[in-house]
Amino acid sequence: MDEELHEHFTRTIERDQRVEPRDWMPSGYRRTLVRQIAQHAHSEIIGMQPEGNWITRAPSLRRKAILLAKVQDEAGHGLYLYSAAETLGVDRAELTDKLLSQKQKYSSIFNYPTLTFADIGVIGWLVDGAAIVNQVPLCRCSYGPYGRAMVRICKEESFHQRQGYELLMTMMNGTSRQREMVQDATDRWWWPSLMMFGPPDGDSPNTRQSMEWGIKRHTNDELRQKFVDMTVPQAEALGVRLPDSGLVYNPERGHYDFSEPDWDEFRRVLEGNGPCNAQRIERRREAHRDGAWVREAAAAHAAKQQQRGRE
Ligand code: FAQ
Repeated sequence: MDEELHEHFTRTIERDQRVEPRDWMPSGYRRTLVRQIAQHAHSEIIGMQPEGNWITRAPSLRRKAILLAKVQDEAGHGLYLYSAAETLGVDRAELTDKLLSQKQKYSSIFNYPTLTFADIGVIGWLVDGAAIVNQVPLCRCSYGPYGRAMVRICKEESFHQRQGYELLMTMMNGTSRQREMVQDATDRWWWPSLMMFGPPDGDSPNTRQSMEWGIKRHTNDELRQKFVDMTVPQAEALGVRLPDSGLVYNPERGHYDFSEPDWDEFRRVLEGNGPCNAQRIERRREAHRDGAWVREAAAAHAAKQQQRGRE
């Protein structure tokens, strides 16, 4: 029986078909998906903080409305992703506990501060840009609920990326001080954005198996290269300099060469020692504590409804 189930799973993956929640799946496949989807969901939720920092200080009503809508979208993405994880038999409360006790990770990128309003534009341009390059292939993930959640998320991320670019275009057509702000934000976010794709392939313990299972469709380095190739012309159109003297087009490869990010910094951030790790997790704990009464009220309401249904 076990062998038959295993064979069915293998055939599903070989034929590039979707694995659905009720299908049998190897425990490692389930574990990998829970790890990746939970990390992704946590990233969306923690990712609301750097931008949320500017909602009350946005320079106009229009910019404030845009930013509010973007941050709300991120909350929505987190919720779709927690729901996708729940189809694998884990509970959202359990995943939240793991985030708060730092047993599960969230993306390194959200441990950097947003120092000026130009950071809001650069997050849209570079961080959402990198998220799109990483996430479009996840729409074809072999696990159905994750792939389907990604389709909607990618559409919204693409809108986020354009709003960031539009904000930067406006600032680049503004005063010299505004242009300096954009350049400074680009200098600070470029390397952390490259790190979003994960460690170099040689140091990525999960990539090979995740690709065999059709969870990941490309390696970390392939996606990083794609992001660089896509972003260089955008930087030229904006008129900003990317902070890498090794960034040159290589006609033989048909790609841009670029320098290695500082992988020691990446490791430090993953170990909890980035510029904002402590602040981000403390803020998330606080928000969870503040929301306790809402969870209790919702549970009491659901219990009452159930009781009424029985009467
Ligand atoms: N940060 O073997 P690999 C967003 C960990 S976008 C922290 O290569 P894998 C949208 C990795 O978990 C950001 N940890 O791992 C937004 C593993 O540790 P573990 C979220 C990282 O899974 C925009 C270890 O290193 N996007 O939120 C990072 O095959 C703007 C070894 O690495 C996703 O999560 C990192 N950067 O590949 C929101 C996308 N990189 O778990 C607000 C889905 C690696 O074994 C504003 N995830 N690690 O202890 C993925 O595509 C993959 O999980 C990778 C990592 C590519 C991130």
